[in-house]
Amino acid sequence: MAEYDLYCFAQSGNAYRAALMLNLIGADWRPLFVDFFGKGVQRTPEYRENINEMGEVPVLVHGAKKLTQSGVILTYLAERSKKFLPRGDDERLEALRWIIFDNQKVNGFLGPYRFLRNFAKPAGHPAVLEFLKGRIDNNLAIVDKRLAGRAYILGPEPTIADLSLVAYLYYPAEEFGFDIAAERKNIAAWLDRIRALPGWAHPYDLMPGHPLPK
Ligand SMILES: N[C@@H](CCC(=O)N[C@@H](CS)C(=O)NCC(=O)O)C(=O)O
Repeated sequence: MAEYDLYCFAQSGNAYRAALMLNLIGADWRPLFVDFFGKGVQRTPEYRENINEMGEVPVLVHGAKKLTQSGVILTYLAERSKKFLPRGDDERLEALRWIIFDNQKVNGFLGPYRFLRNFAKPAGHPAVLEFLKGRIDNNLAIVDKRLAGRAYILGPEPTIADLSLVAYLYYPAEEFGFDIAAERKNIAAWLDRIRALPGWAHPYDLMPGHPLPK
């Protein structure tokens, strides 16, 4: 038995936020594989009844507590561990602001784009991909600008805002068809800084299910 169980799968950047946080704080945790692509477990009535009524991954189980939404999970783990915790009321709200922006507009577009391009059968319609790509470019530019002259999103120290925003950003460029860091030097340097934190691991090494069966 581990202290924390995390329902997740390797291709999920949404789950990666929680898995990375658990690893970086040195938590005793284990991944519980959700067969998202094969059996579509997240869509079953059992999953919605017993695990997450929203039909989503990730889900964190800690004793009698079951938490969903990566932003909630990050907040819970930061408050318990006192690591990656925004300091004071202003920083707490600032972190929340970036986590919501990320969930809706950065990784909130990047995740579906990668899914439609890479995993969906049939693949997404070109017009949909083009719309999403436009939003992604705009929003990654906002993050890149924010990181100009800052080591991390809130300032000199990494917080849960950073761990939310990296969700899909370490997956291979081939999966997107463009290189996220190549033309955004502030994002590239920030990703390197996070990669250097003790306990960092790539999503494909941290969560089960990669590679997908043919
Ligand atoms: N805002 C949520 C997003 C979770 C999410 O969309 N997870 C995907 C897997 S990467 C999922 O379970 N999708 C199922 C669905 O939307 O039906 C979070 O950050 O936890």
